Amino acid sequence: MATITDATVHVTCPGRNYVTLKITTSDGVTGIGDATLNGRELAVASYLRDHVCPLLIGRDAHRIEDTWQYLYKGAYWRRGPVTMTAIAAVDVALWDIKGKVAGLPLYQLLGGAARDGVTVYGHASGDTVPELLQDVQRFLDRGFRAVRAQAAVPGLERVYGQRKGGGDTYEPADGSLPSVEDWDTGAYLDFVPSYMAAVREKFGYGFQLLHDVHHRLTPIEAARLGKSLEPYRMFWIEDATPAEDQEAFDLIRRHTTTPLAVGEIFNSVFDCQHLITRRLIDYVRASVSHAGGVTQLRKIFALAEPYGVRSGSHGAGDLSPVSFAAALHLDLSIPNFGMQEYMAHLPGYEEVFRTSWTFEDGLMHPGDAPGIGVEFDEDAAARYPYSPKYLPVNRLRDGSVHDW
Ligand code: GCO
Ligand code: MG
Repeated sequence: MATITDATVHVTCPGRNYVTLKITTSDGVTGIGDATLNGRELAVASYLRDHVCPLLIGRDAHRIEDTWQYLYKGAYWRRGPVTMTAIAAVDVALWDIKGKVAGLPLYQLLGGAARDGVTVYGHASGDTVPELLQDVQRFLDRGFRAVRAQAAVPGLERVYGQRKGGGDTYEPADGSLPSVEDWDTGAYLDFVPSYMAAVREKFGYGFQLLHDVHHRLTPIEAARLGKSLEPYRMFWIEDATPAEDQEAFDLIRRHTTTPLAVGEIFNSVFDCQHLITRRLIDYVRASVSHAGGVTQLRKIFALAEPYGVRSGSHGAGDLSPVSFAAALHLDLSIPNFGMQEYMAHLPGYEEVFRTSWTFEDGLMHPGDAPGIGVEFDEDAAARYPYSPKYLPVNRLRDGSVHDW
């Protein structure tokens, strides 16, 4: 039996903050897990350091399900992003160890590849419609089969989804206090169909088109958006309404055939039980790192399968390369894979995280290195200390706080 002899937490900021848990066994095998919760990183670091790491020492490193249940049920206080991100980090580190001991990549432990590769979508954006079209072109030229389109809304200064500068990463977190963005639902609803029309007119229908609403609409507004986008055959609209209100999707569903995706803020199977079993959504977007690790996320996808709901895991740049790689392993192995978000990471992350995934012709593959396939360089990590960064807040034109 290999027991856990060490568990350490590393907070590092190669461009943005990532929290990494490293577990070592009595056989000298190490595994890593992602414990990053954007803007609340130190809360998870403390949950792990102060309350979880001491419990791990001496446990059998191979009893992954038992450890998951022990941490979930044993805390008495269940669910919530901090708790579930911490449990996810332990879970992924233990899967990494199991893969390394077996000499197999994680996807082989999960049943093997169910497809050749994982379809990912890139993030096109623009301050104007011509700029957006240029950016869509850039992704299509690189072989992407799916692209998310977000354009700035005329009259609003800063809107979610606008990438500043080059590269691929949309990076909203900055500064030691949250910045303020502005919002006007009417202006947005009038504008979005016009730029989706422009995208389809220029590039046709031979690729998948996606859009993120980022929780900003009421159910009836979301219904109107879905209806107005039907001619452009969206792959999905994401987070149309605040995700904690599962009943809202019932109303949206009654009005539109535009597919609905939700789930990046979910951390438990109970956050999507109603949505899945009532067939109110088409894609569940929960992530490895915020929804309790590989162990729970694969149960969520297994629940979704008989209801015709497919996966669409969150893959923003604030999820570290460790949980992104773990997501690719799950995506490759499950029967009801839908789409994987790929925002990429800020340049410089490779110094700290060495990955073995590949991208070719619009498909990603996690690679065949044993375990998760990501190496963590502690010395490099130590060169980039934690630096406070927060997501923006959103205000309406009259100054009211709105969902960001
Ligand atoms: C997405 C997300 C991100 C989130 C971010 C919050 O679809 O990728 O909406 O942009 O805002 O992950 O930390
Ligand atoms: Mg989103």
